[in-house]
Amino acid sequence: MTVDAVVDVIARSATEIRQGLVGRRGTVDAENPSGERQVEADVWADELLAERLLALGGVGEYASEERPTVEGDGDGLSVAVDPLDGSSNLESNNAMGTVFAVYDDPLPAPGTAIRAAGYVLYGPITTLMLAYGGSVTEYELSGGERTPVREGLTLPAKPVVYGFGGRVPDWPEEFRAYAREVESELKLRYGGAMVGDVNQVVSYGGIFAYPALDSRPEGKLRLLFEGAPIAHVIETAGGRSSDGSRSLLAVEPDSVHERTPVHVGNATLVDRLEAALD
Ligand code: AFP
Repeated sequence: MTVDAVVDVIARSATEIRQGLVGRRGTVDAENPSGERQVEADVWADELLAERLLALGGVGEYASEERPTVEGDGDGLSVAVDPLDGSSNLESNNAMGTVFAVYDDPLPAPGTAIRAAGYVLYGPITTLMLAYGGSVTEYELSGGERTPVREGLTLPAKPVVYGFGGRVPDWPEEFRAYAREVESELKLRYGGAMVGDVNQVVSYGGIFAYPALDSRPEGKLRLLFEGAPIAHVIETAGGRSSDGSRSLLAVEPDSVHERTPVHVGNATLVDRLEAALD
């Protein structure tokens, strides 16, 4: 089954990607399609995953945060990847990840077309969080093998942590007011890589957001490679996602590198966010 094969490639490549970060922390003289400076590891991880995923019979498209165009013959499923989420954390040796989603339709496609999505977290332990077939499973990865450690995972009912990206002065007033409420209720957990911050929300309950900014109303994160895959995981785990007014999975993208405000976590907190921005 192609979805299983895609997940196997990503899970088996994770240990190699983690080890390959060593010696690839420098920046290269190039930018990704979103205009962000690339580090050597961004380019290397992207090339490694593109080659292996496009070699799979049932994969017709490979799209990456690091590539301007979609690759492949179009015959089969479409895979969207952020090969190294949080690559600016390489310099400070903090958590990073690989984010992926398998879409039924040619890209750009809405998140409702996602068959499976998840993320690898390069933390103290390398883990894979996978939403597939209506449930979320966490695996520990070692030596190319994966061991399920949490199955049928759902967000804890009582929220504990929050993490909001961007700079406070750059937040629109409505979001700033919402953030002040949340700050009085929860503990701050923000590490600069969405995967690490989202995994705090999955583990402890709460909310992660990279909101629309006054300077950047469209937000920073990419819909296909970050927002929709994470929304698929969080909604499968019983939480909610929003671009500020609706589920991220309902957003119809016009382009592959389209950005979006991202808010994901416990349903009540996301409901309150939407009411605050309304
Ligand atoms: P990099 O991949 O350039 O480090 O960006 C990471 C990211 O896309 C996402 O993982 C984080 O949530 C967000 O950007 C952090 O952005 P700030 O550096 O503005 O906090």
